[in-house]
Amino acid sequence: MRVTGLAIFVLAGLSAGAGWADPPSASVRPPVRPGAPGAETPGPTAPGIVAAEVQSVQSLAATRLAQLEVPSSLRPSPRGTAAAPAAPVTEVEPHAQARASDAGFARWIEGFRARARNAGISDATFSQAFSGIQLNTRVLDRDRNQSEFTRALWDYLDSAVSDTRVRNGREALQQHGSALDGIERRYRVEAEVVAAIWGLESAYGHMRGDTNIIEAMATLAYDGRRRDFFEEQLIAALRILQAGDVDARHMTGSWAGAMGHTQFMPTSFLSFAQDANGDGRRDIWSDNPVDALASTANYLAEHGWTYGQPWGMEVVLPRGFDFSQSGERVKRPVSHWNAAGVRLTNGQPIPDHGRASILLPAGAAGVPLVIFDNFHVIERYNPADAYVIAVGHLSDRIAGAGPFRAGWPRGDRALSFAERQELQRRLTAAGFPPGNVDGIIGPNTIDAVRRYQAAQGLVPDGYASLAVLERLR
Ligand SMILES: [Ca+2]
Ligand SMILES: [Ca+2]
Repeated sequence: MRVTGLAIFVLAGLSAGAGWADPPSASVRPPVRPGAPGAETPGPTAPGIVAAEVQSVQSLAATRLAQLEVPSSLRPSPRGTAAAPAAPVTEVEPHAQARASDAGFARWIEGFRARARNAGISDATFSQAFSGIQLNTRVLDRDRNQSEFTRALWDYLDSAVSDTRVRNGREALQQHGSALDGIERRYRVEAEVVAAIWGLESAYGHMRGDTNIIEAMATLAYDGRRRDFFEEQLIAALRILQAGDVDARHMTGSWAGAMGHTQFMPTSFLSFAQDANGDGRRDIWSDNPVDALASTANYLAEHGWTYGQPWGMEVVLPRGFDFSQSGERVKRPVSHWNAAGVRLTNGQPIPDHGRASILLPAGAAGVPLVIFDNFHVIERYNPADAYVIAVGHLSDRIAGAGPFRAGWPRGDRALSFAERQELQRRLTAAGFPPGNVDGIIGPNTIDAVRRYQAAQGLVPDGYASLAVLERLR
């Protein structure tokens, strides 16, 4: 979980066929995201975790980067709502530039010290936390070089819910079974769901990130593109140090501020972290994952998790299904969908877990899902539909379920950021305004696509595909 307040996630875009940002080059690390381990080097590849998984986590992280800014999410948003193009990196002689920045950074730290004091941070805490801290140029590089390329949902799911990650999840569940059982009983959140988040956020603890959080948050706050957000995270990080949960040297995470096994931003930590083993510290960083897992369960519980309710289920739509009724904004009692002929893949009616929506993350040619309220609880961790589907599906796979039955339109490619903006501009020009031209395929854009498709006599599945863009051209 991350921080309250963040968010962008790349994933979000996916939901409608947009994609995730690819890892900027094969570079080592995921961009910001909260979810990902932000270390510069992939964490130790522990026995049992295959390199492929590590790699995929990195991609994942990268993926998450950017698409929506959802205020209530935990994660920080890497790029800011506007997904502004990265600032051009000035071509200045590197050493001279670094020296000038360092002087400015030192002055900024002194100014920030007064603001921290006003927020209740003692001089002792501050001095200890900032001892040895320097402007971290790798953090700035990551922040400025987030890719505009996107991955298709199915490519993302291939790595997020790979056989390796499923297998490692089952092993993790066995190894930490009694702790996870205790967490499930106490917080009323299924162990498989907690394990799935752990698997996506840090490859079950193998990629927690090794960037000094004070240094990363101070660097990003000083940089100024999202100063208020990162100053808030920095103050929260100082509060954590002052409370004694961890010392500055061990408070590490991703370059974007996500910490520990399940990648909490500092503000999320303050609101939701738990001391599950009773040693007096909420330690989400150490090798023992129990505090982090309990913190994640607590986060979901506090955001309204309903025990026993699925996140979603794959369904089969009847011939003649009214696609204008799809999308997460249309919530109906399960009885409505059953009466309309929607069925589970085994032919049974949908079980009654409350009001539900029919979600078509890749349009009529992809996997159709019925989603329940818990889907939206996972969105509080990361608002991207793709992330939510990955967590939900991974949890089902860990629990023993098989892969999705329906396929994906694998011949399609994801739209780039520029193409998503073009799609939004062209929808507006055609009389179907999607709201902001922000490159984020959210519910407004999906609705606009749906209305355009209906007017054109196409299947109104809301899928923001290249075919729709080409037709608009
Ligand atoms: Ca503890
Ligand atoms: Ca959504």
